[in-house]
Amino acid sequence: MIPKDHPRYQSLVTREHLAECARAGIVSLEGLTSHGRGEAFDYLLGEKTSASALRAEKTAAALLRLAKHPVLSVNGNTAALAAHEIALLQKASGALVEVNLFHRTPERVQQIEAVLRKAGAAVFSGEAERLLPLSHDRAFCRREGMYAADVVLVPLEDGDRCEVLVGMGKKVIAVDLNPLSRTAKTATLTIVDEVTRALPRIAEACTALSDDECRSLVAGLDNRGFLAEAKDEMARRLHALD
Ligand code: PTJ
Repeated sequence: MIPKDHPRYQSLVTREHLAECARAGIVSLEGLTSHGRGEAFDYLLGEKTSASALRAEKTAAALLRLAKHPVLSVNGNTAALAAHEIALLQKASGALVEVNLFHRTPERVQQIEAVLRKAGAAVFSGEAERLLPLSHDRAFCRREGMYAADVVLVPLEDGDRCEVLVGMGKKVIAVDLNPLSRTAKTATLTIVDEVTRALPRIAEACTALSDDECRSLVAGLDNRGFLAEAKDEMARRLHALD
């Protein structure tokens, strides 16, 4: 039994929780491999928020604050890890919360919506239609929800949806510990940080920033710069570790 004050205790508890959520059907089996990939990148970041990620988080708050119709997209991993943090961010930003899944079944959608509601989120639910130009089930969303959104937060996902949302003229905020992923590279803004660290910081900035600060952060948004800083941070730590 690993002691509670051991540095790796929390990550073992999180792993156990995700495995339990996978057994219950909330997290897909693929979601477990996703988590492992995230853990490896987080190790390279020293499992802490970098100065660059903090700036990206403030910029994400600015995008959400200036949005007319922001949506927080939630998949199985995000619900299992950060349902409470999603509810907090919804309160701070006024965004809609909508479930969007790759491995979509009506049962999983209901289960994930229930997890979010239990954590205090108001879930935008109801009939989803195949509205996004994608050949898989991430195409399903609601006409008045994600389809109409001008800013969409997309945590823990790699694939073609981000590209499609950007192609539709939306601003996409990704939360992804892998700065090399397709989503990280195609998003309007990528936060290279662990989701449970990132979301509360975005929520905090949503209430703290002035309108002028929001406009200035968005005007200076440079996603390539954020990704380069994340890669530099990982490379620097990799060289320093033995
Ligand atoms: O719940 P579903 O059915 O929608 O399935 C979700 C999957 C697993 C298909 C979806 O999340 C996915 O496509 O996963 P990927 O391709 O592995 O991409 C997820 C990205 O998130 C990877 O680059 C991981 O490094 C990163 N990641 C994993 N855990 C975290 C994370 N980033 C931030 N915080 C984490 N805790």
